[in-house]
Amino acid sequence: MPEGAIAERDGRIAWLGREADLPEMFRSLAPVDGGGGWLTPGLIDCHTHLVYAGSRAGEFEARLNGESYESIARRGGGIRSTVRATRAASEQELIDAALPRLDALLAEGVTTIEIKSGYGLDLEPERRMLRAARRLAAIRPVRVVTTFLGAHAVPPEYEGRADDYIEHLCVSVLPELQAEGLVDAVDAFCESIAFSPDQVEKLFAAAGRLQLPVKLHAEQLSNQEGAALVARHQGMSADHLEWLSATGIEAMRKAGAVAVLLPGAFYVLRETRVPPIEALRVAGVPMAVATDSNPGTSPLTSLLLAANMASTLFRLTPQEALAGVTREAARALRLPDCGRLEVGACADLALWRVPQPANLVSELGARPLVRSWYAGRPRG
Ligand code: DI6
Ligand code: FE
Repeated sequence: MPEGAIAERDGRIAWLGREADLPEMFRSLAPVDGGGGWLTPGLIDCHTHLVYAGSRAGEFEARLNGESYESIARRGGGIRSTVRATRAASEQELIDAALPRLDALLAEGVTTIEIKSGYGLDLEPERRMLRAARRLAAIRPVRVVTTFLGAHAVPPEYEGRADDYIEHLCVSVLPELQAEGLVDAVDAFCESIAFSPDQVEKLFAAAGRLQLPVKLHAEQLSNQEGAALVARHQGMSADHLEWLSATGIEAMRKAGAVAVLLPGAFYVLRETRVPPIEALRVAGVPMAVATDSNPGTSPLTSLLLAANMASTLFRLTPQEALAGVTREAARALRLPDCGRLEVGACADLALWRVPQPANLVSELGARPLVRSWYAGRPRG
């Protein structure tokens, strides 16, 4: 809205409309001049693996030389190599490693971020990851929600015994971490190189008993009907979805699950099969966009670049891509007070120097953020 004004009180949007209509009670407050920029909700990155140790640049080279992600995973690299580095790191080292990545996202106006565990793969290191993730919200002005991704890969101690590992997660690790208040949701990697739908089903049942909502890495490399599995458990979102089927779309539509698109991983793995965007659009399934920031398949710390890729590679409109990193990302995380400019919503705001909002999506590396606010307070 041109000539718009917005008022904040107690971390929430108290009023918004045309500046000329600003009620007298808000005029006395210290005003900030937007300088003709565009104001949006703070951005929301609803799928990240931001906390981890080590680097996988060597794997990047192996893939350039033609080796596949699956082949690297099968020979003990991939996720497992990050597991080794993460298990060896202290909570403080995990925080120190994650901070530059978090700062890159904050410098682009991100005010809420989801962070998954999943590189610890046992009680103690998974707890350390989740604690590090939660600590980040005390160190920086950002809202962090945490997801338990113990079912990311089978750890070496359980080699060939994936069912036993899932049992261990369900009976011991997840209930313990939930009791410690470290878990907001439960995720899993449903794939031929990871966990089967039956194994995920058991984990989701355990999550349900603990009243934790679920989401899933689904149909990234093959169709396992993971989206329908999420839908059966009234899950928050199904993420990736390159191999999503018509049945999956219908199940997601009925359950109101969000489709989280992760074009960074698609790009890095040089995938060629695009998620069925038009079918999702026609079905009215909400589409969010996230970085999937992780050391292997998406070493990406720019949510605006993810939005650009969602448009360039997946053909989302700029409006859909922007909704995907605000309103729909909030929906994916079930944060109804975030991602919207409305009275009563969180005053998480980003001010941009762009001629129109579409420039946020169309430009690469433009650094258009002027300033941002978290719960009404200016940041940095
Ligand atoms: N899918 C992904 O994109 C990440 N995890 C997953 O299940 C990749 C994680 C990694 O390679 O470290
Ligand atoms: Fe992921």
